Amino acid sequence: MKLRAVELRRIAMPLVGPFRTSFGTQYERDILLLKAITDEAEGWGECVALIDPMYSPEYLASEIDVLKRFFLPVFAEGAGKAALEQFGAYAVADRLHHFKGHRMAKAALEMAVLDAELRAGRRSLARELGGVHATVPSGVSVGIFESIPQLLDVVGGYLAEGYVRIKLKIEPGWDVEPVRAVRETYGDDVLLQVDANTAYTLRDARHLARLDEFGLLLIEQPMEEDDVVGHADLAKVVQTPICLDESIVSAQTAAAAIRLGACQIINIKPGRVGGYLEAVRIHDLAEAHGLAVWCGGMIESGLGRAANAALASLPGFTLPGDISASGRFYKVDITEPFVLEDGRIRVPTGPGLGVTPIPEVLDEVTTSVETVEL
Ligand code: NPG
Repeated sequence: MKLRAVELRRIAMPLVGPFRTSFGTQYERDILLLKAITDEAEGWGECVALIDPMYSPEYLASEIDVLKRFFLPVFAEGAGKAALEQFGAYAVADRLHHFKGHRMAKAALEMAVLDAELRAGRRSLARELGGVHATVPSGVSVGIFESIPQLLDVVGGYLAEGYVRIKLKIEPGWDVEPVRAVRETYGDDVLLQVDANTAYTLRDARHLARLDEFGLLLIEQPMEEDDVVGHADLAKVVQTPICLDESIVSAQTAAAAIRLGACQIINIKPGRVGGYLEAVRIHDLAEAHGLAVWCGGMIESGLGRAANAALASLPGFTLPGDISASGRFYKVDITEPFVLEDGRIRVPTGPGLGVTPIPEVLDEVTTSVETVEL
């Protein structure tokens, strides 16, 4: 396959409601989409970087810059171009390995090339990655609210829609009481977990142990991403299983965290770890160590949502992921929307991602487009 050009398109999609986490409030999702234009087919990639470096050091403008300045030129000529022609998507991470970081940009480019390849070969992403389930259970991530009654209302709505697992965002001052309220209102059978997005330190260990009485599935990324050893120490104080998100940026960091006993569960986000192919490696590693994994979400459009559903259909994804219906975040999605069916999301079966942007909707949300010829 010959990669002829890559289109970089920015879109801005309003959220159905504000989404507050411990690092800020989002009202709109600004997304970079890549379209790989090859001699055989076109493929789509979605970059999950946020507009500001609050979740990770990456931010949208930095990803556009690094793609144009460093990554795309690798595949314009010489050994990089030849490797891509011979090995397709598998060449992307390998050829970009010497560039530090910017995994979300690497992941988006790999996803676009992989999608093009699979569309050309008429194979689905789920088959390519090793998926075995036609549908995946759908969890929903619930932001921080002004008051507990508001939170209970929203959670009740999601449960009525059929979501099979609730994840509450927490931060100091919004943790034990909201969790208690949800448990008392909706009962012990609700699969419930919390996500701190790095908002605590080891000094909060005793406080976090107060969550143990609520039978949570896990507590996600309580402390800073670099504090892997701290998470191992925390695991000795709290009984709730610890799940890492931000700390795990590669199979190598996953191996270290597992060895140290810093987590019992891993949230796999393909963008954070440099792509779907690395995500599969982390899945395999975790499975071999007997750790559960689940697929995280970054408020993706239908494109990223399709790819996440494909990944989550692998056998080691034994916990429900943050793969909610499109309508959880967007009134209108750029692809045909993902909908909940009995608390589950259908894994696309068509070639590649199995979904394609609807041209008129895509145009409406597009804020800029540029094409880099290779
Ligand atoms: O369902 O897509 C979703 C959102 C899940 O809460 C979610 N994601 O920290 O995991 C997270 C959080 C997030 C969203 C982080 C967007 C960064 C950006």
